Amino acid sequence: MTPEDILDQSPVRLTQTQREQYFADGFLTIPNAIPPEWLNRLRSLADQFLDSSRRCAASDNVFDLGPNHSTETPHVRRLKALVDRHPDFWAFASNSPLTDIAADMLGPNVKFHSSKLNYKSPGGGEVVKWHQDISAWPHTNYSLVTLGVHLDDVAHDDGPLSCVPGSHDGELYVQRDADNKWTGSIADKDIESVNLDRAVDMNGGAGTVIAIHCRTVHGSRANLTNNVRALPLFVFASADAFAWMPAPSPTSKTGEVVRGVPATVAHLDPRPCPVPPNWAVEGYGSIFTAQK
Ligand SMILES: O=C(O)CCC(=O)C(=O)O
Repeated sequence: MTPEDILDQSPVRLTQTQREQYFADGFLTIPNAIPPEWLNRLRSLADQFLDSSRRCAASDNVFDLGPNHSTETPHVRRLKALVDRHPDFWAFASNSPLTDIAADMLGPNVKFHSSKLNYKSPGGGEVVKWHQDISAWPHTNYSLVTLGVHLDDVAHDDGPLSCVPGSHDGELYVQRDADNKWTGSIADKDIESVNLDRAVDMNGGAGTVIAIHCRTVHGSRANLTNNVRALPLFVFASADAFAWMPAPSPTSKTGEVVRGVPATVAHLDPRPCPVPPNWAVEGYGSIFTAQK
């Protein structure tokens, strides 16, 4: 669906002004979007999985582990494919205020794409370099959004995500190095043409939802605190957006319609899109391994 078609539909959770802001900037911070019951549940799951990673010695299809991971001090960078880790993650993705927000940004027919939980550890954590998500999971159009939930208050020192306003309407960069190897980040020569001075941190209290358009240039800061910043992220697509390459981290629910009905006609956006590696053949670790 086009932004105009989406804006023509009545919103469920967001105001029309918030939706217009999202389509103008390519991102939106939505305070107080998730009620305490959901927040407590998600926080408790995030803690449980972090604790259970103590039993894990090497990265696998559940955990992406950092170099300093140990039984005593778990260092998890990512819990993968959340909706396959616990039924409550799927309940949250498929039938919660989050799903309503996805529909307000994508139109009445919405598909689930993927999910993950990024833990940013104290002592710097993982600084995520500037990148555009859609280059890793291209679709026939650009009506996809990533929704993240702040489980705790997030300010500058907690390692928030940062987005460049308007960059979703700009170029899509090839995220590869001179040897054509996937880097998951925008090359230095390209980033010079992005106005990073305008980047906005997505700070907000616990219960804030952050929405990032799939073309928006974004990254995230170091964690300068002593707390782990846990951020669950869920990707949704308009039902008429179809993936044309295998998903990097497919789940058992990828492609499932969570609002409305399946599309019978694909929407094709003429703007070009870089081709990622074939993840089904090459395998996908995480953005952290790619950007290393
Ligand atoms: O967790 C973060 O700080 C950044 C996450 C991100 O940009 C991504 O996973 O694409």
